[in-house]
Amino acid sequence: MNWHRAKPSRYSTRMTCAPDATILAALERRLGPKGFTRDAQEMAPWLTDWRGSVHGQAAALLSPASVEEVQAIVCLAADARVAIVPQGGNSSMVAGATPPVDGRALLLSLRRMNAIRSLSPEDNVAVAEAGVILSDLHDAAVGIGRRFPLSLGAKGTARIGGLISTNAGGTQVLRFGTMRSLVLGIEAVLPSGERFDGLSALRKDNRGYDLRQLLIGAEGTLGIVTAASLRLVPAVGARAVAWVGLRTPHDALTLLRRLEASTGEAIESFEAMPAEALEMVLRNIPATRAPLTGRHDWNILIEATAPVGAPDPVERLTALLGDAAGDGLIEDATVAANESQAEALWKLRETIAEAERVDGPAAKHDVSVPVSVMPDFLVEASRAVERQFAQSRVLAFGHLGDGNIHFNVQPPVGADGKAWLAREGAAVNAFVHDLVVARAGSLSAEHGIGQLRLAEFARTADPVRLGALRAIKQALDPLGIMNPGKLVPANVDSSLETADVTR
Ligand code: 2HG
Ligand code: ZN
Repeated sequence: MNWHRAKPSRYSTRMTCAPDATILAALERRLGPKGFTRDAQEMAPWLTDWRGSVHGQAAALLSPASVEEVQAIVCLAADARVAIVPQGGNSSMVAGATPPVDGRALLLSLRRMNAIRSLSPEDNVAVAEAGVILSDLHDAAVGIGRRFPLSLGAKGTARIGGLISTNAGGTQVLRFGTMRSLVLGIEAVLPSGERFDGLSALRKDNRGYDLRQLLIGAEGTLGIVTAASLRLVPAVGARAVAWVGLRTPHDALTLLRRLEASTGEAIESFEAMPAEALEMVLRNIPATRAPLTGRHDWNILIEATAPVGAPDPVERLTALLGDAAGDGLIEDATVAANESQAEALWKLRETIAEAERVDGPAAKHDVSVPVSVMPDFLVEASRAVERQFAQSRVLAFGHLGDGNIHFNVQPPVGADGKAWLAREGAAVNAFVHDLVVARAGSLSAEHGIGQLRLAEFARTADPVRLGALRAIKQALDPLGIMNPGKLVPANVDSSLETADVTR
């Protein structure tokens, strides 16, 4: 049965209502002054996305301190058909946590729910609330001799709930996978206001449909994640961090496979940056300096780790890179001699997004293709884009080892970036995504769909996938109150109703 055609979803962003004075008063009473505000100044930082390109409005900013308070909010909102936009650290790259422009939604910040409820070295599990900041979880795990192995540039602001809701990736996916592979259980408030108590520490649980996996990557469209039990792994004994200069992404991939063959599971990160990305960081981020003397078309940051008690990986990585240089596979390399040098190398990689934000508007993409296809894709797609869009500049960097590159396209030098993006942005997006789809890739590898990928997702997605997505949304959120206008395309124009995209 073609149920995706036969039964079109009733879900529409127009279904929701503005909260009236009675509901707002009830919320204010329930949440108190710390949990409720309509003050324009207090709300302002949370109404715009991290890049400052999408602006929304909200009827109120709610900051509940407990699951019960989240349930009370959802019950009131469901009764009155008022939309809720959950928000964590507000570091979404696709405006997934920015409310619609109509000002009818309630913005629900999880930041006050920031307790680490428990840490168990026996189970290798941490139970953390949605508002816990990623770097705080890192520190807590280290405190019990363990490690939470997901990391990314925004670790000082990104929060667990958002990382789960976007199925975040980051720089350690090569070995440990995305958030999806690290979440053992979830506690969430469903759109009905009911609490789903799924904070399991079980490694195996085969009771059919997995609500946990549905909520991961759902971008708050199926409910609000309030806490999660998260997998911990043994602490790192020692790490080796290297910076490599080489000629092509093909050589980079050959190097990765060689290192893996000789070191087993030790290689955790393999991040690629063209010379232009490094130069942009050196130009825009204070206290950074070039790690190698010459200019290299491609730069790779490699991290290898060893468990406690195992031989230090520095010697091994240095020897392997020496062999690669001897074979002409790489041009130059340096291995950090201590932790502060290692941190300095990581800073060059982790601040690329910030450096690009300083430079201004760009047509950004977060694409994946099979790892083996990525080197050719980088060469062919860069050439095709720069030919099609006169003087545009491709800045493609990221997680080469995962087949996930941020294929960003910058405006011509000296151009008015905002005007260029308004004029060319949609065409550039479609052009890049078509190249990705032609290679069986994805237009969202790790950032999600949010608002910024919604129209392209609707344009390129298989109707069977979209039909199933809408059916799930309809089943769990029949009133359409959970983060409307994100992830689930209601129709091809849905993004126009919800986003005020100015650059
Ligand atoms: C990264 O890998 C982030 O640095 C941001 O995912 C990517 O800014 C981007 O395009
Ligand atoms: Zn990334």
